[in-house]
Amino acid sequence: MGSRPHRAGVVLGGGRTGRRCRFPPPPPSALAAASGFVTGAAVSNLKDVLASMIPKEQAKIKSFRQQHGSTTIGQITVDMVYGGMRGMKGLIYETSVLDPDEGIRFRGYSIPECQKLLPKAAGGEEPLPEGLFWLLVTGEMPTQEQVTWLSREWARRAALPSHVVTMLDNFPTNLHPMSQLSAAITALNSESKFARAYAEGIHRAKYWEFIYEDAMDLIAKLPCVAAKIYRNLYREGSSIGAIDPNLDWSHNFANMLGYAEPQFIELMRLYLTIHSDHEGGNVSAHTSHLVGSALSDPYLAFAAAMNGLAGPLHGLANQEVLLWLTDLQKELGTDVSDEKLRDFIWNTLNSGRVVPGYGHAVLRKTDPRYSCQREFALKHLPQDPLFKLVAQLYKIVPNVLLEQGKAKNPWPNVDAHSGVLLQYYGLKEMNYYTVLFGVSRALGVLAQLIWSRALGFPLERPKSMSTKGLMQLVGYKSG
Ligand code: CMX
Repeated sequence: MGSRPHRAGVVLGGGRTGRRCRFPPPPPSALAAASGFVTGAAVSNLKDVLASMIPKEQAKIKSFRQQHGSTTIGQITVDMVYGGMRGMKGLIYETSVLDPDEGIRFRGYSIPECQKLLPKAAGGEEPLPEGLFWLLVTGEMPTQEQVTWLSREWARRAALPSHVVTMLDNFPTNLHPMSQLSAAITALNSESKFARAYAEGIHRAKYWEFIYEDAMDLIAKLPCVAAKIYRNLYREGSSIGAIDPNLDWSHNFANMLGYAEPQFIELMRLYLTIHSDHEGGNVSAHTSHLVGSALSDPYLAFAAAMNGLAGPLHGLANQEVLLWLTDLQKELGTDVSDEKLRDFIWNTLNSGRVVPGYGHAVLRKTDPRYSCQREFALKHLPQDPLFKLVAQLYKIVPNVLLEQGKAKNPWPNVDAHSGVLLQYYGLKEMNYYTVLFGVSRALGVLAQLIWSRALGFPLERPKSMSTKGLMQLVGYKSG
């Protein structure tokens, strides 16, 4: 693996039966931008920026560990070991931190701050995910030029190898979109520059450079893979068309999906920004961190993350929410009293199921990712019946969960709202929703993967114990 020569015959998936669309060469302006010298003062080539940052970060951590390597930072209880390691401080993740009350901060910036400060598309109001990626990687708010450089760089790297297109075209229609996504990402590892360099014996100090290249390639290709899955499953295998190097990543993605409405494109920019990262302990981030620590290349690490995201307690919850809302409407109609809603929620709980889109392992307040989607809905679709239902549930579900007294957090998370917005713009195929989450999640976990290799993090290998061993350790006496 990894020693095969780079394939020249890349294609940007055409229709299932139709003509394949060759990736057009970028125009000279895009090539100039890709050289990294489009700006006067600020450097636009992300790799150059990273190369200057990494030695300083390495030195900082070395000095910190020399002083505090043996300092204790917490206690591990028996409940934590049985309880999914909640609250256990066990890994370093640089790109974002999740506060239980305040929610996510990307390199110190809250979602409203990111919405205000990150560069926008011309005429747009929502942040560009390119800017968020730059922020996650460098810790610095990017300039408009740096973001434009990233858009063009990702457009330049977007082409898919023909074997991945063929594989996607041959999947049966009953294979879940997330399984298709994960399999396609795994198969993309034929393109891994890291795997090839490792096989050739690259020095470990250079790992990050190849992880960076793979991360950039993978992020660039993901919208093409995701759009191909969408069109094969729901648009009779029609062509995703060609990438336009003058458009941003989200705009190209929306075009490839077949959604041209400016408001939907804005929604995509917001969606792909806010789903990107949620510190390191969530299942998808932690999985990519773990698999990457074995020096599996970014394609393999990210595919593993997507298998975790496909779980209903994690990313698949956005699909589950829409299924649940659809069942609710089928049973109760559209104009429902609060009392009937309460009964429906209680029926869900009493049948041993969770209320999807509510609760969180870390958060203890309404997820700000929920709040900003609510703001978007209030602005663009205040009269939408499904939005009104979601808003009504926001007033009722927390009280029911509190009454039940089990969930530590009765408030909605990101997944309670995302599907409603997508439905409004016509993207009604709920089985597909987690794929969109997955495309966004690449930004966070791959930004961290670059840093994990740059900082030389070792193989992750926590200690496990048997119940018998743990009982002996704490001096348990039965009876
Ligand atoms: N509905 C019903 N019960 C819930 C609940 C919900 N929304 N959230 C938590 N609970 C229950 C748990 O199942 C658990 O029950 P048991 O003690 O019987 O096992 C109890 O409350 C305590 O759980 P917790 O400590 O509050 O929550 P966890 O950290 O264990 O789990 C999560 C967190 C997200 C898995 C859980 O809240 C849940 O299942 N929510 C619904 C699914 C969902 O929306 N997931 C998406 C999360 C965001 C994302 O990753 O995308």
